Amino acid sequence: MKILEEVLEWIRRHRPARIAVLTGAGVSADSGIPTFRGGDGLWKQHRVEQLATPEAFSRNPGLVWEWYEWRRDRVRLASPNAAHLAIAELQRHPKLDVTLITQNVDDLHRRAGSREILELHGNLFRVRCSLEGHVRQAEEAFSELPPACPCGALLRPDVVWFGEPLPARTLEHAAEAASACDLLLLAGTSGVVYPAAGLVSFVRRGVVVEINPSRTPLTDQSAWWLEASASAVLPVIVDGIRSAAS
Ligand code: BJW
Repeated sequence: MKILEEVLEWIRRHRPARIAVLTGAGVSADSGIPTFRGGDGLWKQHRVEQLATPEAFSRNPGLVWEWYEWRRDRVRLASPNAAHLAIAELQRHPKLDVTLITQNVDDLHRRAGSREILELHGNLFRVRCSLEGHVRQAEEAFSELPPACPCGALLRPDVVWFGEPLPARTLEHAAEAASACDLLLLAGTSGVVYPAAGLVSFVRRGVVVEINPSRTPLTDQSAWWLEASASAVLPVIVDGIRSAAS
């Protein structure tokens, strides 16, 4: 692939040491996790915009929880793919400063070995009391839906729904990493959900390389677009970065 060769040549010449990686649902697609938008993005005829909102939860918490339990089940059965593993390997390189920013809530980056992860939209395996706000891990399936907190209020997934603010410090760190990086790898996101998509605008001197089988609104802000699956291309790019650094 000619563009991949160009990207690898740029890496050889410029030896990027500060790297930011921004991932979206497409990175988990090759682990069998459906993306939100596009062909497989519907669940029982509902679009994500109809389920991932505080209003949907108030209206029908049982339905929203059914969706989340279905997704939690799928993710438990899935394994990290070559893209998750390559990113984790990059983070372990002693000479590189790698910030992983993800919109994904599926925990597959952590299961692949990544330890420092800026989770912009929360995590499927945590729950929060909808009244008091306490957060706790919740790995196992609930026997009753919707689950309740001991205080009597409903538990909700500890994720960020439309209209809700992202965790402020996490978003700030992500913006700092984008602003300071030599290279931003943008993998598997449709680039339509803000403020995550806006992080690309923080890149100052770095270059943006997009990895996505489809064009997105962020393609024109990228120096290169690799029209490919993240699991096929990220391991090659990571090898290139590691060789250039050593
Ligand atoms: C592959 C592949 C392979 C396939 N390899 N690639 C500015 C402009 C317009 C609107 C707004 C704006 N600022 C804010 C808004 C409103 C709103 C928004 O963005 N709306 C737009 C959709 C119109 N944003 C918000 O409401 C955010 N909150 C906010 O702004 O708060 C402000 C506030 C401040 C102070 C007080 C109060 C409020 C919150 C957004 C939360 C998003 N939440 C979700 C659900 C999380 C929980 C859950 O998972 O259930 O996050 S929605 C969903 O979309 C999820 C994802 O993280 C997110 C992004 O999706 P992603 O990852 O891009 O997936 P897809 O499916 O869209 O794309 C997959 C891509 O992969 C595709 O491109 C494929 O081609 C590709 N692909 N196979 C590589 N093998």
